[in-house]
Amino acid sequence: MEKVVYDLQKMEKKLKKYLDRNRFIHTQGVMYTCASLAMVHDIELDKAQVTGLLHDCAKCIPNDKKLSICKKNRIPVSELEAENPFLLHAKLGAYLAEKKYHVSDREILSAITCHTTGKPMMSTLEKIVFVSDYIEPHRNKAPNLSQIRKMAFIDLDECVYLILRDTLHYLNNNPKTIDTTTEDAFVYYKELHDEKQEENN
Ligand code: DGI
Ligand code: FE
Ligand code: FE
Repeated sequence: MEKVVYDLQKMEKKLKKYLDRNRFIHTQGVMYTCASLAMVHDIELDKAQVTGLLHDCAKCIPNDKKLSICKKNRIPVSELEAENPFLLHAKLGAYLAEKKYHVSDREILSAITCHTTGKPMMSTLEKIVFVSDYIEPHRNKAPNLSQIRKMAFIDLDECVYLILRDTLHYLNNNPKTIDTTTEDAFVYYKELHDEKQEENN
């Protein structure tokens, strides 16, 4: 396949118009964290950066508009997503990345789609974006961040496990809002974690 050349500066300039200041700063943090992780885990830097840059491109669309854009374009909305429309920013982000930012790379689009919930058996790019979103330098509220940040550069699967574990712990305050994909992802990465524990014993 011919190599696609991305104009990151142009994309960034356009994106800036659609995000509030804090979201834009977070996005830049995710983009550079994706680049750093791509260096360690052997992924093309520009692909990782484009994914990081666009992952939250639909985040600042009001919730009712998220729902109406999905409806208009026949993007399926689950019952849980209808009740928690913020979850839609991930798949809507992939949709806009394709339609408005002209990204056709399926690996990039699927990494944007699963950046909030994760999923079982993620590709390296999917894991990099999922992890970068959680550890980028401006994030400071989650527990265990220094351990999780370090793990991102050592073992991505273990890092995904730690993030899902802490996320589900937090979401358990409101268990009805948990997406089955988040749970499925946790079960999968916990299994990998448990296998490693056994090997070490
Ligand atoms: O968009 P960001 O804030 O940068 O990050 P994100 O897209 O990862 O969203 C983070 C939030 O998503 C965080 O508060 C945990 C939450 N989340 C992850 N999985 C689920 C979820 N929220 C609900 N309701 N259900 C889930 O399955
Ligand atoms: Fe997000
Ligand atoms: Fe984000």
